[in-house]
Amino acid sequence: MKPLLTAIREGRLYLDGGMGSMLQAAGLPEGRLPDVWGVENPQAVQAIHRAYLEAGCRLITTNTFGTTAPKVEPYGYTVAQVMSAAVANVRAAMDQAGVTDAYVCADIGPTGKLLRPYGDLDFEEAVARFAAPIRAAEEAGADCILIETMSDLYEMKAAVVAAKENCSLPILASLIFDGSGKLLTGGSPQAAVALLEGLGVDVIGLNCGLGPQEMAPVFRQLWAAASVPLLLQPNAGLPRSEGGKTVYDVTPADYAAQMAELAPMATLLGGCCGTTPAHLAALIQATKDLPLPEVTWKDTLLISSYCQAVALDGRDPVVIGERINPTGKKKLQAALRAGDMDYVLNEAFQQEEAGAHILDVNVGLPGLDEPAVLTQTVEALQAVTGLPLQLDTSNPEAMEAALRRYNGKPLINSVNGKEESLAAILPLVKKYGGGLVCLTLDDDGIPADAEGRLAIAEKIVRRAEAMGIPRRELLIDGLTMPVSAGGENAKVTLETLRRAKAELGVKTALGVSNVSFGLPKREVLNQNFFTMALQAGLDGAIINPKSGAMLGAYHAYRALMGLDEQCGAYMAAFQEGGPLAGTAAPAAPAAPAPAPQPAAAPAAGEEGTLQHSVCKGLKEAAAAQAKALAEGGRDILDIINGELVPALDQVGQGFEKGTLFLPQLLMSAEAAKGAFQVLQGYLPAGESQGEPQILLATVQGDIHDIGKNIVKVLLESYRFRVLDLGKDVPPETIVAAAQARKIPLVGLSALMTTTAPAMAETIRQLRAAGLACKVVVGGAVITGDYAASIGADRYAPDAMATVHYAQEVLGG
Ligand code: B1M
Repeated sequence: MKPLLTAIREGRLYLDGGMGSMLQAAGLPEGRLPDVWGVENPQAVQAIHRAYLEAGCRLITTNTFGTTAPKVEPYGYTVAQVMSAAVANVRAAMDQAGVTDAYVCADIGPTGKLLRPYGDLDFEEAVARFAAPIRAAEEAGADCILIETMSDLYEMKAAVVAAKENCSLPILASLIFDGSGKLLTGGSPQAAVALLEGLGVDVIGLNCGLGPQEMAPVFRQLWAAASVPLLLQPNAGLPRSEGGKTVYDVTPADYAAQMAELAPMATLLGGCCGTTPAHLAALIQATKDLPLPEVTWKDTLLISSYCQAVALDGRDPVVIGERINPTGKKKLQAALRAGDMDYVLNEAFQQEEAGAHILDVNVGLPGLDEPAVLTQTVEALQAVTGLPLQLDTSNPEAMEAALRRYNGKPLINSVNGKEESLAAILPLVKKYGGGLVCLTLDDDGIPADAEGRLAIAEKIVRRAEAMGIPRRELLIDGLTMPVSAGGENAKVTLETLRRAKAELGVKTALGVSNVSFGLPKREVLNQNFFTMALQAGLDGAIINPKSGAMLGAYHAYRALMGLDEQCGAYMAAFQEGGPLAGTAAPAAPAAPAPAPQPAAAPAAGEEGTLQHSVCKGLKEAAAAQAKALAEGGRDILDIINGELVPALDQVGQGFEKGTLFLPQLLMSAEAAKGAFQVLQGYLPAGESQGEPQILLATVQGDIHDIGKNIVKVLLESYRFRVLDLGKDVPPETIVAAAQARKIPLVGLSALMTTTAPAMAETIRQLRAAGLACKVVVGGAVITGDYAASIGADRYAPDAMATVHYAQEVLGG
């Protein structure tokens, strides 16, 4: 049989379809992990595989979607036992069907947890969880690893890294996007392609969540960006609930017709939830004679963060912000030494607002533990900005530590022509992916002429390609030397740039401002040299984006070269509120200098305020600002209602509009919680003696508890005794506690339209149990009318209203 990758190159292949619903139909007991059923009831699982083989599928997925230690060990099995039984089941089905040319895909599904900083699963722990089933799959004789249904690129990276480190099988990586074309954690299709091609996976794809028609727009975006074959496994339409069961409406014939439209882009076709052997048979019939997709190589270098990609296409330059670099910056040096991340994060925000596309991160300072500090800084930056980063260190250990943890595909700054550097850095690029800045220097130093620098560039390109790192991933840096040290310096750099592009077909990068070192009015030289470098073909401009002169030159270049449609970006930069507003005004007669004004206190929402810090997810700053406001004598409730709530509302609106994603929501929630913890210390202490009077809970299915916690603290500060059952609390638990503790007042919180019915159900059960308690409800989606309609005694729009009602009911 052909190796799988050869088969993928030569023809269209068919994966199988839905498994879960078929297992249920075959008698999988409710609540039992499907994976262990493969050990306990192999015939049933084999029958499903056989049905797909008979339909014509030749890539059969093992029944191991949830096979990780925390999920299978409680059933008394090891990961290896479940995986080897699953692989054996596919092989047995092949024997039964008399099929010899099928491949076994070891299925790896998500852990069900979010990774830090958004959740509590550490990246290395995730890698370890995936490593065990992957090792077992290769040992059991699987033909490839199929990582599927991943809704977060960071978890996908952990799984791919685990696969690369623990087996030598081909890797197929498939993601689940939502209808808005984004992953749960905000990732775009281009960001997915950047990360996955950087990591070197063999096939990229989409599965689950949507039907073929809804998936089509995302799939087209993948096709436009990817240089590897694509896989497509949609559901049989969008799921719908009918009589308590999930059903899918797309029939086999419709499924086949809809998939045929996408088949010109998909080398591997199959199905996911709701699809059956009948769907697959129809699909195969409808598409088997269609021409194979022609996968084209894309020369664009994609760099990415967890959510977005930045494209270096060799034509349109991008700005790499250089400000997070301690060289010559005393404040940043002090901040790094003190571990003051907020200073670094603010530097990032300012550059982002000024218009940087990528941020350089350099933390090299004598005496600092660079691997630890670089990693920590990268993680902190990625928690609050969606801009991709350029990891800038000459310490390979620090580079590897940061690259491993980086959530996306970064720029790597840098490798050079020295053997030592090539040997240390190229393997890291191969393993983790990244656009690589290549410095044209070697053991003999920096060649004086362009010829010498090009020779080094060529050597690096050859060495990278020999390791399987494509040329498109390389940016040649012709090295900027000060013109004050040699009249030819700028010319040599520009010639190196021009020739590297023309002769080697690579992209280029340059730290621009070194050119003016030692001379007055540096910005004049920098700006002009920058324009000349752009003209010579500079792709990645490492500059200070906060400099109006530099950013002005950048926008002017793009407008003048026809890269800025209708000069939109140019105009936006200079208009009111744009990063360059007020700069580069035409020369006017000098006006008398205005008298210095005392610095105005920042308005709400501006940088430096509690609202701003919560919006940006700056935990430490938010806590410090909350303390300052409380110490300054502002009323604590006023701080909560006037700062925390509006900030979270703003973030919520961004989330709803799709401009912010779950990670930012989480970081803002953490910052708000931290600030609230501080504020709590300024409220009178609670009463701990005696039976609880008020039971509080966020209803079932809802994990929002910031508001409920505020209500709790305020009630306690008014000396009410509160029993807090937490969040996501089932009605039965609330009723049982209210009954057992004879609670006179129950307070329920719900923040989502989808969980408001759980509030209604809780009240229904409280009443049905004959409890005499009063019920107060609140939360963003609850209104007075809704509260009345579900039988609540009172709607409380905020925490203080809850206190007033408690006083009415309980006295005090
Ligand atoms: Co999410 N979330 N969230 N979220 N989140 C909302 C609620 C949302 C409106 C955002 C949006 O789209 N605009 C939206 C719900 C849409 C809807 O149903 N209409 C939403 C969504 C969709 C989601 C997820 C599904 C996102 C996803 O995963 N794709 C997910 C849900 C998970 C789940 O619950 N199953 C999710 C997750 C999260 C985070 C974990 C990231 C985080 C919560 C962290 C935490 O609470 N520990 C979060 C956050 C922070 C929000 C927003 C931005 C802020 C909520 C908040 O804390 N507000 C929110 C948007 C918004 O509300 N503007 C949003 C501040 C808080 C002080 O106000 O809770 O209203 P609030 O409490 C007030 C009053 O309402 C009242 O007093 C409080 C103080 O004045 N009150 C009571 C509250 N409870 C009371 C009970 C009472 C009396 C008064 O009696 C006892």
